[in-house]
Amino acid sequence: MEALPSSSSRQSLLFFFLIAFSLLLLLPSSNAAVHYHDFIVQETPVKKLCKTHNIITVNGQLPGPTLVVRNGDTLVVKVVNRGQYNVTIHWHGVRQMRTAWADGPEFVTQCPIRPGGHYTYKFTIKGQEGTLWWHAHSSWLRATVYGALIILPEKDKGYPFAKPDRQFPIILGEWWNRDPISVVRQATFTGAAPNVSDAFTINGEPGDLYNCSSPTTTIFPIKQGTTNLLRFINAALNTELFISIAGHSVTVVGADASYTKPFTTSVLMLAPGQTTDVLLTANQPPSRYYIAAHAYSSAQGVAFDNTTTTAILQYDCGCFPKSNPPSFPLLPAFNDTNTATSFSRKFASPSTVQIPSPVTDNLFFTVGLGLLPCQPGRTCGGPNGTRFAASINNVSFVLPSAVSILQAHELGVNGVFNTDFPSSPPIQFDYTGNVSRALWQPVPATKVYKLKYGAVVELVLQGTSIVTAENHPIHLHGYDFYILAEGFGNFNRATDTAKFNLVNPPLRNTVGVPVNGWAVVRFVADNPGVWLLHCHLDVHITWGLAMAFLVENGLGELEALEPPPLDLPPC
Ligand SMILES: *[C@@H]1O[C@H](CO)[C@@H](O)[C@H](O)[C@H]1NC(C)=O
Ligand SMILES: *[C@@H]1O[C@H](CO)[C@@H](O)[C@H](O)[C@H]1NC(C)=O
Ligand SMILES: *[C@@H]1O[C@H](CO)[C@@H](O)[C@H](O)[C@H]1NC(C)=O
Ligand SMILES: *[C@@H]1O[C@H](CO)[C@@H](O)[C@H](O)[C@H]1NC(C)=O
Ligand SMILES: *[C@@H]1O[C@H](CO)[C@@H](O)[C@H](O)[C@H]1NC(C)=O
Ligand SMILES: *[C@@H]1O[C@H](CO)[C@@H](O)[C@H](O)[C@H]1NC(C)=O
Ligand SMILES: *[C@@H]1O[C@H](CO)[C@@H](O)[C@H](O)[C@H]1NC(C)=O
Ligand SMILES: *[C@@H]1O[C@H](CO)[C@@H](O)[C@H](O)[C@H]1NC(C)=O
Ligand SMILES: [Cu+2]
Repeated sequence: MEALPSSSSRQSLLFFFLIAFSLLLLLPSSNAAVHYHDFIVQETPVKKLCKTHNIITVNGQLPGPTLVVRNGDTLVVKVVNRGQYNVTIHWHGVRQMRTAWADGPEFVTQCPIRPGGHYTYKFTIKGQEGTLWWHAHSSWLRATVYGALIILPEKDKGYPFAKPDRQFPIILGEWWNRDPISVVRQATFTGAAPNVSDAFTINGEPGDLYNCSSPTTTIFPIKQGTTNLLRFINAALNTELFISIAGHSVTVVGADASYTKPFTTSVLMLAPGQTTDVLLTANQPPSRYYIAAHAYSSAQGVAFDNTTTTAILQYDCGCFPKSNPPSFPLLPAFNDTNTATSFSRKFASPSTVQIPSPVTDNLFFTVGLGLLPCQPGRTCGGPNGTRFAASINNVSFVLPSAVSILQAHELGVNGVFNTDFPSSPPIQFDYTGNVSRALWQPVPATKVYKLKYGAVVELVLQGTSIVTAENHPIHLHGYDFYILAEGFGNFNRATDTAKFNLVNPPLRNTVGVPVNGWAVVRFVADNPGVWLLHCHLDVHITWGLAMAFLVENGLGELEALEPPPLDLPPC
């Protein structure tokens, strides 16, 4: 168990030497490796919660294959679609410097890979270490199409902490007793909120608290006295999760593939899209301990899946009966915003950072829900016969359907998108107060915000209380950003700038904008392409909580987007 689980362990020694030898020939003077993988997207019968149904998987696995690379390595992943739905794969958190064509969101950087089609994603990991992941970025397929992407330090370089004895990816998922595509299709048709899930999972397994699940509960074997690196990934579709481990506290050392200033905690909160690396020392009496997770549900009066998923941390001394019932950890209440907030405020970079400045683009985006009238002649299932919507700065994002935004930009196709996404809300109001009904209806459109190469962007993300206030995990493609501050109520430039951490703010790709609150992030637009910014609750992206930045090329080849790959899927 020293190494991470990987399909390569099944390959014969001869094959291994063959690969190693050919890599040596290919890369005589470099430490970096090229990893080739085949992802076969396919329908797979899976039994969970006493029922069997077909889901879409990669290579028949749930979660999909764990990819292990080193900082500096290149990944070449051929995706073959043998399923019945369009699919794309997004490499969540990978910066994709100059390779926006490999980012994956459908109709943003590429057209989907249709059933029977294929596309090879090729990109290099540069300057990122820790835990990322990959997932489908088409409809709700990512409910079952996801896996870990582990980035080890470069060869001959170590971690900024003692080398862990063992390490495990711990991927939290969300499960429906249905094809998730039918769940979202029904919601889109009626305009109502989609059905909540039936279970959460850890590495694909719901665990002991669900019917028919005990025999397959995920077990993590640890040895007394050792240090273990647990790489948590929240791959759940719509739910932020509290996680706790019985009897053990952990030391957080990384998040979203950046190291963090270490801190100790007994509870974690991960929003969908976020990863957190923690060290756990096996210093308790040898026994079995539950790892448990359940929802952090910040919205009031909104239905959510209130079940609890578990896995077992098991000391492998063989010195206690395997039938010992594991002890259970304390999980915060579902609505414990104080715990969620104090956890996210503990994150910082390990040392002083050079904060990008001066700011060239001061942006203020409202993020929240809304309602649209029902289509004429239809009945809708949203509040009072409406249908749910969501928006940024009152624009409810609509994906193009004939060509991706990036291809339209590259080829100069007109009429696909506009470049007039507003830099601030079209109407100023008390965002977190009792918002007038006249403001609840956003405008559906496909708009991007243009950034010059090298622009220094400061972005205030302001939650609204329209329909319901909620913590929105906002994810930016193609970039990491510094989270300068977060707070509750309306952002007030006059008083809140004093709260900015301009010394060692954390670097992440997903920020949980507090319920009825705000967060401020900063980044340099040094990666040309079209980059989606969206809520990572898929129910909200379905309703339009997204926008895209169009970052222009800079000067010369090294500041320009690479040419499109020849096998880019046709529309
Ligand atoms: C959603 O839930 C309702 C009520 O339980 C059920 O009738 C319906 O079939 C469900 N729809 C889907 C797509 O799961
Ligand atoms: C387990 O099955 C029983 C009997 O069918 C049912 O009453 C109960 O609700 C189920 N529990 C869960 C957690 O699904
Ligand atoms: C979960 O919600 C159901 C109602 O939807 C309720 O009956 C049940 O008690 C709740 N369980 C927990 C653990 O809160
Ligand atoms: C959380 O929910 C409990 C009931 O489960 C309620 O008593 C309490 O007021 C809620 N707290 C907040 C902060 O909403
Ligand atoms: C629905 O209509 C009722 C009565 O007009 C109103 O009190 C309620 O606030 C409305 N709810 C929503 C979500 O629009
Ligand atoms: C919100 O404002 C509306 C009028 O705009 C008023 O009818 C309603 O009572 C207010 N609600 C609260 C909770 O203040
Ligand atoms: C959004 O735009 C619509 C249409 O112009 C308008 O009715 C609504 O008040 C706007 N809402 C906000 C929050 O700007
Ligand atoms: C699949 O993708 C094609 C474009 O490549 C599009 O025309 C079609 O509508 C998509 N199908 C679905 C069900 O979204
Ligand atoms: Cu959201």
